[in-house]
Amino acid sequence: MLKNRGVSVESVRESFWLLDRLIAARLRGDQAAPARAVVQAGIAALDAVPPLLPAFYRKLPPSAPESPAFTEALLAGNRRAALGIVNAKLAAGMDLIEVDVAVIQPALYEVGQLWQHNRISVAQEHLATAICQTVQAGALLRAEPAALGERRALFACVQGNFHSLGVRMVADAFELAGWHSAYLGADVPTVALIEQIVADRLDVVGLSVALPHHIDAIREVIDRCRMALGAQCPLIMVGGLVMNSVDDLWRQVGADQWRPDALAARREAL
Ligand code: B12
Repeated sequence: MLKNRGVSVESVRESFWLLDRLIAARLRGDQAAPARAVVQAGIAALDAVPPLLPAFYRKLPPSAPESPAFTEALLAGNRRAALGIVNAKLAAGMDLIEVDVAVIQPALYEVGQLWQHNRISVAQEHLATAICQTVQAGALLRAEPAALGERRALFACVQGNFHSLGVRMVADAFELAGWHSAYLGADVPTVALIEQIVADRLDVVGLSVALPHHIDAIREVIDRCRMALGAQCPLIMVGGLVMNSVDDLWRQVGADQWRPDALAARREAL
């Protein structure tokens, strides 16, 4: 990825070499040895960079045959074509959450791969995201939700996580299943999120994390909610890219439940 962005392998090698020197100078021998082994393995790996980088996901639900055409529409910035594909699927009897997971999600994962390989620009990736948000909102407004019941859920990206489309699909699934479903969006400040969870009388809290550095924030939210609410704490469900990549991470952050995608999460709502 760095190479594609004009950062040379030599520059990365030099950074690793400096890191190795720093570790050797600053850490005790028994602490330095395992750390240096990691850095040196990194230096050795630089000589064998694979032509294609691995994808950052392991669990992708089955895609609909229309997903590649939807990706094309996103990359061309053709919102009308993207809407047309989604509308056709809805008209053919697929429900919104199935379309979200089988058409929109694989297309966005492909956009991520293309961005990672520097085959599309940052602006194209933003345009693709914006089109998906419009499509999602439009389809939700036209969908027919089940009768509104008593159950309440709140969904949010923890502080620092800007990846909001996935958790929005989960929030929409609960909404359509007849829940009061609050979707707070991206990067919700920890203190504000905890206050809201404590104030609302909720049955389910859904928290989303995409990258490894969001883990501290999700752990903090869960710990503080449990402390504040004790036995009254709602069921805490988690998800997102990093949760899908590391086995058992959901348990380690103290959640009650992990679901890999919006369709799996919806089963809890029905
Ligand atoms: C769009 C996008 C962005 C947008 C997000 C805009 C928005 N409003 O959401 C922006 C431009 C902000 C962005 C920024 C960054 N991004 Co980005 N982004 C993406 C992209 C292309 C799509 C994300 C997406 O919407 N996916 C589709 C949704 C539907 O999938 P999902 O999130 O996995 O959600 C499903 C499940 O995970 C689950 N789920 C999700 N949340 C929850 C919650 C609960 C409770 C449950 C039950 C389930 C659940 O259900 C969802 C629906 O089925 C991904 C590629 C990818 N593979 O996802 C990269 C990606 C995630 N980003 C990446 C990176 C590196 C970044 C940046 C660091 C880039 C940078 N240098 O600035 C920043 C970090 C921002 C931050 N602090 O969070 C990398 C992460 C690599 C890694 N190490 O894991 C990816 C994978 C790109 C890649 N290389 O392929 N990004």
